Amino acid sequence: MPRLGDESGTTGASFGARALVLADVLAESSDSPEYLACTYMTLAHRAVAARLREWMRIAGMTASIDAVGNVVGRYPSERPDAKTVIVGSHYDTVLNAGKYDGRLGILSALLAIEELHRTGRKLPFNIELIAFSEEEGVRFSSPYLGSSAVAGKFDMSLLPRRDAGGYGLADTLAAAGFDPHAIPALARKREDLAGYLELHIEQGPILLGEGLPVGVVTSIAGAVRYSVVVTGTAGHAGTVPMQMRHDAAAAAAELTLLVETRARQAPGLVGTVGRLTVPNGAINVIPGRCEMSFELRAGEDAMRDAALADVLAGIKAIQQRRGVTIDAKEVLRSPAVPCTPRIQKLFGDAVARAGITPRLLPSGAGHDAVMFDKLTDLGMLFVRCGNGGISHSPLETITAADADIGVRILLDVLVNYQS
Ligand code: HGY
Ligand code: MN
Ligand code: MN
Repeated sequence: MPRLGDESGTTGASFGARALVLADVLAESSDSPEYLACTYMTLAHRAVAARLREWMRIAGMTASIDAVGNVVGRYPSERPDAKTVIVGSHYDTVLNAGKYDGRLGILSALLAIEELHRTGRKLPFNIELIAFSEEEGVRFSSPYLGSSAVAGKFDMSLLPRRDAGGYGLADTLAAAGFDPHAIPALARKREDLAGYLELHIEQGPILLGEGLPVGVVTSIAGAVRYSVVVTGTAGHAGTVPMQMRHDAAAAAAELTLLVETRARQAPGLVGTVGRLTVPNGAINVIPGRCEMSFELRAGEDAMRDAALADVLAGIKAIQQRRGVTIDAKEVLRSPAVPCTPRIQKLFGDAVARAGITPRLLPSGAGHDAVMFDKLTDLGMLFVRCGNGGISHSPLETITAADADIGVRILLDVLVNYQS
C-alpha cells in the first residue's frame, strides 16, 4: 500500500517527522522565489491543491477540489446514515510565511486518517478532511473564503472584489476553471454535521513558555479590520512651511499611534497597522496620499468595539486638526467564537491520556473554525511553536516530537469521538 511520504523516504518515521517533511514538500510551491507565499488561486496555490488531493487519495480517501478551491477528502463510515465530522485547516499562506500555519492541521489530519485506513478502522461517522483554500484574506482582503463556503456563509457580493493587480475574484475563479455560481451549493447542512475539529500551531509564546507541547483552545478572538485612505495635499518638501502642510503620511502616523495606544489600554485587546504605504512617494515630496490598514481584536466583542469607537472618533479629530480626509472602510468583522465545551473536554481528555497537563488557552489568531460557529460543535488543539512563538514569518518553527503528539491526540479524539 503506498504511504504518505514514500517519495521522500520517510514512511517509517514518526507521524511528526513525516508531517514536517510533507510541509517542506508543500513549501516548494510558492508565488515568490524569495519567500513562501501561497495566495489564492495562483499557480503555486493550485499546485498545492493538486498535491493535497493526491495525498488524500493515498491516505485512503476519495478526494476532489470544490468550486472555491477547497480540497475535500472523504473517509466514509461503515454506517450509511452516518453524520460527518469535518477536520480542517487552510493551505493558503500570508506573504513571507512559515510552513506550518494552517498546513500542520491538514497534514496532521491526513496522517491520522491514513493510520485509520492502514489499520482498516472505520468510525461511526464519516470524516471530511477539508484543506480550505483561503483563510488569510491576503489577495482579496476577505478571509475565510474556503470555510465560509462550506459553512454556508460565503458572501457572493465579494465576487466583484478586485486584488491589488485589478483582477476580480469571479474572473480569477473562472480563469482557474471554477464556477463561482456553484459556491452556494457547497454549504453543509447542520443536520449532516457532527462537529468540526482543527489542529493548528499556537502562533504565540504561551505553550513554549510553560513547556507544554499542546494546548486546548477555549475561544477564538474576534477581529474588525479597516482599509484606510488618507488624502492630504502633496507639495514641495523644501518650500511649504510646516504650519501650511496637510501631510497624509504624518496623519497616518498619528492614526498608527492612536491604534497602538488605545490597544494598550486593555489586557487581551490588540491593535495592528499591518499595511502603510505612500503610493509613488518621493523623498522630496510631502505625501498627498497614504494607504493603510488597521485591525483590532479581543476575546470579547464589546471590548473590541469600544476600542473601535475610540479609534473612529480619533480619526475625526485628526481629519479636522490636520485638514486631511481619512476614508476608513470596514472590510471584515468576525465575532469572537467560543469553542464548544464538549469538544474542549474531548481534546482535554485526550491530552491527559497522552500524559500531558491539559492547558486551556484562548486564540488571539483567527481560524477557519470560526465559520462553524452556530452550525456545529467546534474545537481546536494548539501545537507549540518554537522561536518565541513567532508566526506569519519564515522563522515559524515546530518540532517533530510536538507534531507527533498533535497527530496522536487528534487520532485519539477521532477514535473516541461521540458523534
Ligand atoms: O490573521 C489571523 O488571525 C489568521 O492568521 N488568519
Ligand atoms: Mn495565519
Ligand atoms: Mn492559520
